[in-house]
Amino acid sequence: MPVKTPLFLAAFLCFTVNLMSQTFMMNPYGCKNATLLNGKWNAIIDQFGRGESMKFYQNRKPQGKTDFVEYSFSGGLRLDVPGDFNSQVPELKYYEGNVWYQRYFTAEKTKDHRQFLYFAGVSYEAAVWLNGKEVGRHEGGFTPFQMDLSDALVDGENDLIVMVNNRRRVDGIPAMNFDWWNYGGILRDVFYVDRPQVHVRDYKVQLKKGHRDTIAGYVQLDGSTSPQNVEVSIGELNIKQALTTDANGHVSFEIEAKPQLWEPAAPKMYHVEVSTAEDSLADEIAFRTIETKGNDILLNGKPIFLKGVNFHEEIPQRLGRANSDADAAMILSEVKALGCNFVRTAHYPQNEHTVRMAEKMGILIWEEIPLWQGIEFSNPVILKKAETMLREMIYRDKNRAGIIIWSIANETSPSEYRDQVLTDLVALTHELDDSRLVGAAFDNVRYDKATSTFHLKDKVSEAVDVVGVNKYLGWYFPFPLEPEKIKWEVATDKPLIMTEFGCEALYGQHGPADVASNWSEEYQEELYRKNYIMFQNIPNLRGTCPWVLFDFRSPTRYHPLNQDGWNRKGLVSDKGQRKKAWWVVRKFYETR
Ligand code: GCB
Repeated sequence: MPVKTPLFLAAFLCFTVNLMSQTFMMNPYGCKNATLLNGKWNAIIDQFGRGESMKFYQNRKPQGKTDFVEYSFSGGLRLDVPGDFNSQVPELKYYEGNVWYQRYFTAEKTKDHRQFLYFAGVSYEAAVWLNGKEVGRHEGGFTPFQMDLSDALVDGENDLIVMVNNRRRVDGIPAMNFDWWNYGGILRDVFYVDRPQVHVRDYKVQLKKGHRDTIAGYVQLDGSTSPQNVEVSIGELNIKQALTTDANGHVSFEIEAKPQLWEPAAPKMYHVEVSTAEDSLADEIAFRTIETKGNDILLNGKPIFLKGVNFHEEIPQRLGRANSDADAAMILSEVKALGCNFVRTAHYPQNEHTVRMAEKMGILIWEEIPLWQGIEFSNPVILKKAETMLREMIYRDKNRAGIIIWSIANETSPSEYRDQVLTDLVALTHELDDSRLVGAAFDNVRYDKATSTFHLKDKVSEAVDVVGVNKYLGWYFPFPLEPEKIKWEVATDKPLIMTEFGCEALYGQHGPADVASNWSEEYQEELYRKNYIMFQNIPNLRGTCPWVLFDFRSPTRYHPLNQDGWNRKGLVSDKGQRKKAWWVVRKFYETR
């Protein structure tokens, strides 16, 4: 029998997880002294995991006549950073294991400055050495981390080595099974950052909860031991707010202001600078309010229907992870073309390029940690890992007004352990950021034949602000009745978003609209029509997110003709062709 206390005691007693604390800098993209270390890196594939015992991190060269070394970073494989390794070398397509990356960079060890490495995302585990010294480790493929280099950096040429491991783990998040290609590697940008001893580590500049005329937040400095002067300026609003931190480098503020509110039709952004005498970070920030009232989601006080779509962080045409501004533009222009004002960045925090661009384009965002089916909730380590991922996600994106919902999980089965972990995560999310909504996606709505009604019994659904429902009617579950006769009484006291629905269809494949096994565009088109009819009977429906925008790669899709390693639920094919169902969705959104 699961019991509560030991779970949490054990969580505190767990020493095996190597997770870093929240001391990384926000927003390297807005920092003047951040140098991208992107480009070609040397690499060694270490399938049997010998590299650490052979001390690859020393990058040793033979000394004298009798010495030799049985590895070398130079003269071998070269990999693009950012980039997943699975798509860069054919032999690495299905690879799970260690890959070692190495490159040199030149640095100046400026007096009274501190130096860091900032990794925007490495999947799944990373260990980092500089000049042979270990500078840190991190677990979790979709959130940033930073390493302090102060003790290891030298003036001149520095030797940087990263060991990446993408092997699935039973105690991982995600764990052993998931329906997407979980590319491994240094997936996102890498920065070398040089900052003054006392510098801006963190800031929040958003509207005060429930207020449209008060900008509130805080500034947190790093390295300060005495009060410091700080300025928050927003030129366009004539704001130049002088502040003084406490001895720990922290100051909170509230500023009276009347910013133009951000909304999908007018995504107004303001240039914001947070500075000290020696340091500054710049950002583009928007202001809006988000709340629920009964069944409604209110954006700036007005009810909004979320016209959404899901997508993975993948460029199907390139068969790899999306990682650049250009990739974000490709995906998000297709989101816009569909008529959306909302996206669910499934199933993990996607790169900052995507989140920032969506916000600039006026797209609202549901952002989620990768707590997907099959998580080992009874293992106390899971709560710790999930908390860290949640903290890292919120830490990175708390200034993104486009993000309106933090999601804590997707399709997890109720149990005492799971209920406890998830309700803890809901509470932590509210504690970290009380200005947004907390959601989760549930796949356990049940049909009651006697009343023709769908219900949901789940403690976690009671704890969240917005309930997401994933229901594949017409695909994994046949429609139990004509769609217009099906009733829904799910989470009736709050907004419901249909976070997933859809079915597979191969672009260009045709057949009768009532035969699922033909994988035809017609079947998919009809399935969408039927779902939209049924949606009229969901009184608290406040948003829809078809699954999914593009066909995406998945190792668990085995049908040789219709799938061949692809999940074909895309409204758009892997080659960018729009399927018939695309037009049904587009029409539905035109009428909302
Ligand atoms: C789901 C999952 C999603 C899958 C999808 C499917 O419920 O949340 O990750 O890809 O179903 O296609 O089966």
